[in-house]
Amino acid sequence: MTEGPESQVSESQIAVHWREEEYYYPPDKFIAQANAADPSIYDRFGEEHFPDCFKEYADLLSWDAPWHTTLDTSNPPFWKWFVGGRLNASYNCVDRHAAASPDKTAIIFVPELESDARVEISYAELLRQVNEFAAVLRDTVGLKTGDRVTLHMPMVPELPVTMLACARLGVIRSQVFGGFSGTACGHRIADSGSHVLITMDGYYRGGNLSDHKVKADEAVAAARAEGQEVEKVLVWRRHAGQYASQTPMVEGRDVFVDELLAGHQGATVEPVSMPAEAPLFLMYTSGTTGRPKGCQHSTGGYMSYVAGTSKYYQDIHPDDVYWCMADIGWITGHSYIVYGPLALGTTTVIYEGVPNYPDGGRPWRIAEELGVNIFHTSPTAIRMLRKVGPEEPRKYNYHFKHMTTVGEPIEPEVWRWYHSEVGKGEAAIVDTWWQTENGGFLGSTLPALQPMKPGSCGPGVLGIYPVIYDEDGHDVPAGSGKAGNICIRNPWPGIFQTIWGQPERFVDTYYRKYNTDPDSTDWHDWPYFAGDGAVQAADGYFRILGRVDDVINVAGHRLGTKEIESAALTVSEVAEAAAVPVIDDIRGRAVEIYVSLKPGFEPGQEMEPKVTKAIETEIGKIARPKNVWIVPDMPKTRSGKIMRRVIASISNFADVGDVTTLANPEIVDSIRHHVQSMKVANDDVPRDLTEAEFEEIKRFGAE
Ligand code: 6R9
Repeated sequence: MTEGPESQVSESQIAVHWREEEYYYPPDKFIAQANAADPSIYDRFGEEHFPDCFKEYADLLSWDAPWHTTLDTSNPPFWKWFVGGRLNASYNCVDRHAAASPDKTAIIFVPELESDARVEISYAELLRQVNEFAAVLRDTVGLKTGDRVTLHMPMVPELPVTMLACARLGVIRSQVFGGFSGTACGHRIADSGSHVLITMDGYYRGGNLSDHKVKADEAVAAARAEGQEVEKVLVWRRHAGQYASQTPMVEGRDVFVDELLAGHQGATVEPVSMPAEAPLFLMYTSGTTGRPKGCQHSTGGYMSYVAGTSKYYQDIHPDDVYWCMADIGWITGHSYIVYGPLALGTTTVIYEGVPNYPDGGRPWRIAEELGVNIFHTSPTAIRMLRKVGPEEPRKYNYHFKHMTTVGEPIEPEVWRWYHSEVGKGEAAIVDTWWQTENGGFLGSTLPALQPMKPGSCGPGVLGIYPVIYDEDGHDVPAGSGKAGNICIRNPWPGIFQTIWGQPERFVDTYYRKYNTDPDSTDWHDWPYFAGDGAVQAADGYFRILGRVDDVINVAGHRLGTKEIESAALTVSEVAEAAAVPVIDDIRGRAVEIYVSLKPGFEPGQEMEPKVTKAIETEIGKIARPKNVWIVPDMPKTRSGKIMRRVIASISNFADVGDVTTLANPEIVDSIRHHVQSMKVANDDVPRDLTEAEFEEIKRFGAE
């Protein structure tokens, strides 16, 4: 087989072919009120002022004791921020605002059903709820500082109440995305060593009240299989006095939270003064190999970083009505629904359901009704809302001063719809690039000071010095037109502290690649490897090309190919499995999985649903493959490695490149014929790939 012309396109050619987009400038009205409108801010955060520049962020918080060392680099790359300082995250998000403006609305909860009334929770009321639940956790459940507890909860106000109650006690919580399966939750319970699971009986999604508590039983069983016993399951109820689940409450283990709260009415719990370096929470995310990693975030550094970036990049003022339509089960929701907005004492909106329920006008109705003026969402949601209701935003009278996009690259065309239709041309937009590991934004424009460029996140944010390295550690300069690995040269307060229980994996995954001297205690020798490909234009703006590891970004959610493949391998007939991305117009990428069966098993009708079910059980519906292809064998190298790039090319109708060196080149044509003819028959042919997408597919799974 000969190489197609496309397969010879290099990364640098792609970058050159990328059309430079025009700048868009923020409206004067926005600039006039912006928190960061004076260019002197660049000087304050200039590299010569590192690390002390971050005092400006830390000063947004109330500290019980001041820090003596801003950045301790003595044990690299385990950086310590604000050492000696003490504070409590719940005090900072609740008590101080409840004291200053008790009646101010902290949280507006919008239930998914439009017939259900919204719930407004003032700071004084939030303080009461957090105190009472903290009393339950401490006095009835027996949790103490340093214990881990797993939360598997939907988008309801009880979730921030639970998070803040844990923070009040210095209990480390791990929030598992509500859409993950019970089994996935159980793995995370076991990894974190939690003895307590906090969940809810059910919640609304797409108009239906789902049974969520059933997942708790699966989670407890999955954790037990790994030797971790869950002693207590605390169940919040979506509707007072009712029970949305089919599964019985287990005697001695399961308790309704409202029944526990009844014994703690009016209780107050003194916030525990925590060292800045104490872990605040764990957030699991997917990586190249093995099980998800529990990213451990600090109290002082993390809180400072989210407060500072919320102020300057989200432009949050106390009087704003801020709505981030992400899920609190992901880092975006953690940092920019709960901690950042509440630390700044603003009003944060929590919406329970899906954006298009019951129709594509829902978000804009919510915005109009609540007077939302800052809106934050993902490209997947924008693409979906644009598809289901391109004219919908015009029908509603709301005015966003500021909008965010996060989680995946956004196509310039989609960006422009967001700007002109959703933003009505009145809003400044920030495209924020960052990761679960980072606590807060890494790349973005400062909304009043730097113009927007569709498809590019912008330069490094204040106090972050990104660099692009090639594989050998040489700088790839701005404007060179070449792509490489984006790294951050310096530590910052929001960076995670370690992978829970796996410090070597932390060093190996994020720092080993570009560290020049393992004995050095100089941070300059420890660039952080983000795992994303990027290209930097002459103006210093970065365009993020996507993951360089085996992670598929589905609708902004990171799914490890290995996790999906291991789930497929739980089906007893399956011998081998390979997961690959396909370009998807709404979700950015979707997953397809190729499966070969053990000898003696014939591919029957039942295999595809079986594999899909296994993936849903092990991970959750978000990982559900678009297609399961049963193949007689996988294309392999002579050393037996599955060539994921070859099957990814087949799924995407891209040129498979040179396959002559494979151990079984003849299999490629047979798989291609089978898969592509089925896709044509099912009207499932992906659109033509852009060059960048083509390159991504061609690179996929490469060592
Ligand atoms: C916050 C969050 C991280 C990965 C990241 C990158 C992709 C995030 C992006 C973006 C292009 C942006 N990503 N923001 N790609 N433009 N503005 O999403 O965290 O779930 O850990 O995902 O998402 O590939 O490495 P997380």
